Parts: sequence; structure tokens; C-alpha cells
Amino acid sequence: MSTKLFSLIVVPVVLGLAIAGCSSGTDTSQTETPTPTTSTTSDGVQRATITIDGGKYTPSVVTVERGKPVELSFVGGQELGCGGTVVFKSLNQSKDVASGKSVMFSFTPDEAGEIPFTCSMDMYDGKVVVK
Ligand SMILES: [Cu+2]
Repeated sequence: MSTKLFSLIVVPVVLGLAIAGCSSGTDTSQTETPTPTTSTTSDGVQRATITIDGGKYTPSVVTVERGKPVELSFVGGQELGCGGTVVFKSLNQSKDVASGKSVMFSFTPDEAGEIPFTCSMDMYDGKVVVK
């Protein structure tokens, strides 16, 4: 009688803990490893297109290799807001884009690191990861 009661209570609790532990582990690994979108390399130029819409950049992370020219196109979405101005502070470049239009930033990163880009008010952010 008491054994039966014991297993009725303990087994569900242990199972519940195991499932909770497992799923939280998965969540952690997902946040620690973001999936950056690698730009496609054709004729030596690394190109990527980033859409600005609804207050964010898609993709917000682009991975490139250093020493090779990069061409980043920003496409203005429907809900541009203040994202209509793209600022690369560290490159001293800033450009305006309208809905349905695109602008291009060209540069050649010569060292590994991160090149952030933001809207004119520093609210939306994304980055180019240089490897
Ligand atoms: Cu802003």
C-alpha cells in the first residue's frame, strides 16, 4: 500500500524534473549559439541583403571573411520607422533608405572583429562578424 503510493508520487516528479532539465538545457544552447547568416561569395565579393522592417534587421548578424570586399544591401520594408537611416559608426558611413528601395554599403574589413550597425537613434541593432 505505502509502496504503491510512493511510486505514484515520486515517478511523476522525477519525470517532470528530467523533462524540465532537458528542455532548459536545449534553450541555453540555442541562445549561446546564434545562427549567423553567412553571405554568399561570388567573384570575390561577399554580398548579403538585410531587410529593415518592424523595428529589426533580418538577418541581424552577417558573417564575412576579412581581407575580402563586402557589399551589404539594406532593403526598406513597410514599417521602416527610424530604421530608414542605417548607421555604421565605426566605418563612418550612414545612408538613408526608403520603403521598397535599397542602399548598399561597401567596405573591406581588414581585421577580425565585429562591425555594428544601428538605426539613426541607436535603437535597432545588428552586426557584421568578421572572421
Ligand atoms: Cu531608432
